[in-house]
Amino acid sequence: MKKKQLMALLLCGVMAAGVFAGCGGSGEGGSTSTGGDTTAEKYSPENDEVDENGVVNGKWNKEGLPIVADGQEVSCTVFVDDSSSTGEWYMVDKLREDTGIDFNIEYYANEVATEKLSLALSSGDYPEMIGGWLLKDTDILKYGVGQGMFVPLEDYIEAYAPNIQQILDEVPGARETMTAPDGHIYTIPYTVDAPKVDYQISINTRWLKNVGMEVPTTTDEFYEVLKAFKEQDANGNGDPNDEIPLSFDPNNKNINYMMAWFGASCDGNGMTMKDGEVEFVANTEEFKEGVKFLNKLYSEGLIDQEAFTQDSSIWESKGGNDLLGATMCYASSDFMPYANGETPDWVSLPVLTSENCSDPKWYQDSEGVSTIRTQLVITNKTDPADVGAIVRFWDTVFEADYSIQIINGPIPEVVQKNDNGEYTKIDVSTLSQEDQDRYSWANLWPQALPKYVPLGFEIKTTPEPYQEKGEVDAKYEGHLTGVLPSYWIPLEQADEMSEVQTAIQEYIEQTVAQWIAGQADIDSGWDAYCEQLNTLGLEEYVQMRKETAAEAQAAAGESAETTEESAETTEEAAE
Ligand SMILES: [Ca+2]
Repeated sequence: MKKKQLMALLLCGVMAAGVFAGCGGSGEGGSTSTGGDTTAEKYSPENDEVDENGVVNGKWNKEGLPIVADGQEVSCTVFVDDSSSTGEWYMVDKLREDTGIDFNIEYYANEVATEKLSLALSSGDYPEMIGGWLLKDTDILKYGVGQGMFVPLEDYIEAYAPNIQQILDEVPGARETMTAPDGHIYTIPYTVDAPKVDYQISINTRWLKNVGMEVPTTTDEFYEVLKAFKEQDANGNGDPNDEIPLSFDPNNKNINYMMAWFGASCDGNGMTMKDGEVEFVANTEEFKEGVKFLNKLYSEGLIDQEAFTQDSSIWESKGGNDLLGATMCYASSDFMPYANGETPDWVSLPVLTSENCSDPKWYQDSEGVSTIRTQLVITNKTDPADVGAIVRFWDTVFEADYSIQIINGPIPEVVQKNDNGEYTKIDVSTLSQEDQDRYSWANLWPQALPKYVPLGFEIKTTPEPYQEKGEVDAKYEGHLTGVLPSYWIPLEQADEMSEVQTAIQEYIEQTVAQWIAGQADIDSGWDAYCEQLNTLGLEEYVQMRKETAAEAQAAAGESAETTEESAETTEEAAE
């Protein structure tokens, strides 16, 4: 379940970034952008003094472990939301020991933490670090860019944190995502591998075999397959009437993704990339055709009649009872109770073509990696002489061996490092109950704090949880929309636009569900729907998304140029 939990957290973070984005630097005058610059003077690695032994400020080592120099002390506290019931994290203890930094964690459940943090920030009584799912883009802008309460980290990262620097330099989109509108980086990145295709329709190949059909490639073929699933005893249990041809993961129905087959795949807000541009497509003829197709499937009993009402346990019990022929999902192991070593007989449905669309593009969730920018700040409560040491602590967290242990469990107790450089994770159910608890996901590391899954890194796990997920990205290559660019909503628009965004999303979701389930007629309701979207503020919203996307792209270009320039300057200086 680990991967799935990571993904859930990740989605939560991405949504938060989208909804609450803000920007202090876009107003006139720039009075809001002085805070960060003042702090930048006080907090700079240029102020650090390194002696002949590589000890910085007489306290900590510039390289290697431990970080804290002999006889010295560096302590810090991070305020974080976490659901740990014990407050004990195996890898936190290990990092404390290995780095020598007295790293303390003040943790609360999310709702409590959110309230406490807001009090702490307004009263000025906050710790050296704030982490987890608590900060929003608007906080980075208000307290970082605006008030200088957060320390700009990019120079410290360059000076002391090669692993983090590598993420910024090499992970696609990372530097652009992390850089605030004033050009500073205020947070430690949280970067994880993510599939390009988060959700797709998966189809039951055993059922296909039973009805003598192939994996469909067009909407017409898909319709025929679903009909065969319904009309025949596709699961072979003797009852020809218990098959559910098509269903959806109740928490991730992603109906709008399926509009790909008609040329209008989009996210819940109707937004997508089309021919390289940010576009709203949930009011197009293509989108309408897609809804009509799904309505046809529903009206003929080919879509799960509980599709819009069921919860996860019902969906999973349908999978467990072999009642599902195809479904929207992350992977079939989410609803199929596979035994150890069992190979799924599910594959992803290709991106279907239709009469309306010969070159369909599925909504693309990521470039294969996601970076979250609101996960950890170092505040101006930190002794300037210690900031580099704390940045080094985070860089240690991102070392491959530590990352692997933080996510999977300790070496050698849970993960074996093999001679050929591969890592193998043991079947943890073979451990004692005490060790299973000690090395469980929640007791390794506060999961809300940054961690890093080294790119391209694979760990062999038994049993392998998402076996058939690997084929999806490859199959969909060339049939994806491209990823919507990250953006900062201008601060002065943040409240209004996050409301508009929510309203549009809810309205589309409700209306489309009614149309598909036949509770309302799409042809007679279409014009009113388009009009209501405009009333909700669609035009301003789309304009904001297009402008911020253009700004982000321009900023990305600038930051790439700056990096090149500074590289040239360094080269010249070297000569
Ligand atoms: Ca049957």
